[in-house]
Amino acid sequence: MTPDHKTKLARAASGLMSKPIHAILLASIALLLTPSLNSFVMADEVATVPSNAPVCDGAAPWPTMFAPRSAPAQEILNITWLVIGIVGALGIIVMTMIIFSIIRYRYKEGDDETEPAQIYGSNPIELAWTILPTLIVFVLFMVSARGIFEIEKETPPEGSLEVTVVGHRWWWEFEYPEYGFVTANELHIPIGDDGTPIPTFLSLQSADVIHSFWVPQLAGKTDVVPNRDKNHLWLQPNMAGKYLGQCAEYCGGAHANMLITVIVEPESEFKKWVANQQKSAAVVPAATKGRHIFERTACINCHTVRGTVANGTFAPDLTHFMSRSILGAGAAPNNPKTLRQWVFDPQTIKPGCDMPAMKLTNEEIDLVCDYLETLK
Ligand code: HEC
Ligand SMILES: [Cu+2]
Repeated sequence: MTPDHKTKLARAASGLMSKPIHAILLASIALLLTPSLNSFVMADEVATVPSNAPVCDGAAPWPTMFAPRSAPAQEILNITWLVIGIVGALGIIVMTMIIFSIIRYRYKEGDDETEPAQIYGSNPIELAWTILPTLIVFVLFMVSARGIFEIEKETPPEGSLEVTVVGHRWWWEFEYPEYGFVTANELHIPIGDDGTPIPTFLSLQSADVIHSFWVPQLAGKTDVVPNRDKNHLWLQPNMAGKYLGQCAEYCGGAHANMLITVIVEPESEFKKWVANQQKSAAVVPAATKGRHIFERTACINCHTVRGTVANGTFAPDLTHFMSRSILGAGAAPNNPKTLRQWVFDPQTIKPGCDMPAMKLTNEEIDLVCDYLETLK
């Protein structure tokens, strides 16, 4: 490389970096092209689904708004594509013009260094760049407003199943008023046996702080606000399956382990599930010892098991605990091993959660777990 080349290069480089906009442009291009950084972002995204947590089946590998399976979620995605399309096209036009100008009009050897002719005021151009963006913003506004009105129903759509959702630190309570029972962490909702969508209307309430209910494949994100029982959510799934969501508003220590599982099942199966949930807890003579320990321990102040003396409402209803496939709002799968660990010390599975280690002996833990496993 001759010294001449070197100065040319240096000048080109300093010319490119001379204005902040150039520096920002170059930095953005560099960021886009950095593969290690891209893979870092991707890996992080995937890692937000804990490996021990429930996963969406078939419907999508992880919760994503880009695979909607419910009318409101589809509506949101349609608007998203429209917005991405319009702003993306604008972005490409503007970027192309900027890059073109940078390259075409940068300082060249032999340029005279006087300012080019300055043009002040052109009515047609100024009208165009006032009216066009106004129109674009207007279209985006109208489309979004229509979408919001369509999704944010104040009254349940006809034929809806109504469920009251109560957010707790750090689990979800689901109350089915028309069927008269309460359950936790797994929300079961129906779809027609032939696949026709059935609407579900959720009333969102909080027992403590602000949470946010978000199952990306089924509906938009909606806050769950204490002392404001006005927020609603409408789901209308069109495919059976297990859908995963997550509390989407930081609510304290165990927030990351406050998952939402929605099980969309054919109406006939849903009816069977309801019939089972409506029953009082099973009484299995073989588990009497464990039941007595449970009933003599503080467990009953926090938990309800319908048909027994346990009537606490601070913690998840355990009447049909074994009908759930997860423990602690998705912190772990529900199996004999994890359950034993949970009763031994929940903090080892869900750090920061509101159930203390109950300091039972090993034998007591075994008996209590035997009892819990009868609560089908
Ligand atoms: C101080 C109140 C309190 C006491 C006492 C208590 N628990 Fe809990 N328990 C909780 C809370 C709160 C949760 C929910 C934790 C979470 O997911 O964040 C829970 C969750 C559970 C779960 C998991 C439920 C689910 O669906 O995920 C089981 C099982 C359980 N407790 C069993 C017991 C047993 C057995 C005892 C007595 C030995 C007991 N608990 C005593 C508060 C309590
Ligand atoms: Cu939260």
